[in-house]
Amino acid sequence: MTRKLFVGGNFKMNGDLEQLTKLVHQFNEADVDVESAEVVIAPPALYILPLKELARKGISVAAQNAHQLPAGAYTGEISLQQLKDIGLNWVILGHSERRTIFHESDELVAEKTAAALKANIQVIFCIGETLEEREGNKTEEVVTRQTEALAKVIGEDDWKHIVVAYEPVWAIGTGKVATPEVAQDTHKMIRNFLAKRVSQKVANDTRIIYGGSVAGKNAQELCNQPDIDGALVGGASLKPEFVDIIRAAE
Ligand code: G2H
Repeated sequence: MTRKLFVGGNFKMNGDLEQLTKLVHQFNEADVDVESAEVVIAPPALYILPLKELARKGISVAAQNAHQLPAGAYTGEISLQQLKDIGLNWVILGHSERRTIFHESDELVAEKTAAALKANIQVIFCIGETLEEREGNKTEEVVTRQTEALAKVIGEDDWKHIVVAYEPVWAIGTGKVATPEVAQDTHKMIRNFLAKRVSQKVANDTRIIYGGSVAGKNAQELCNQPDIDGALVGGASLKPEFVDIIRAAE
């Protein structure tokens, strides 16, 4: 099976209604082939609904996080069931900012991911090592540990609803993008792990996308690598440049 390319735009906690509306209008008008690359944008939670109404067919909207429980006394949280209620089909989970700033453990991210699948929401499942871990030759240990936590709690069939986003923490928002070779090596390592731990089919079919300072100028080379199936884009997704990244992935 050929894997359909995937480009995600993670707006993080940026933008206001006017700016983001203008941006989505620009994406809508751009001449990109949404048949050859799946495009998903993730605005801050309170802009999900208006932007979902605005985004044209072929551009899906994701949440940037969700709580693992369906309802309850969790002030400030949003459940997966609530996301589904407004028609959302995607959520980003385990972003390194959630793991580090909000102390989300491998187990919690895995639990949230399993809960999302149960709620019929597909997941952009983020993993990646810090600079210290890379320099200590721990990249493989870290990405396999993060992926293993998920493999423990979901079945083989569930992987078709997961896109793995490999985001080395040292490349996030720093302008220090991983070279295509470094990114490819790690993507291959993750795919080999899926083959060994889950199945060859899951390894062949699961999309593994790269995130961390992706821009118009480096997207093509990254996406040309055999094990890189697209990109999760932060800063550059807030600019018309995002359209160039989608075109590079096509
Ligand atoms: C990594 C990425 C988006 P940026 O966090 O998930 O952000 O492209 O700004 O490094």
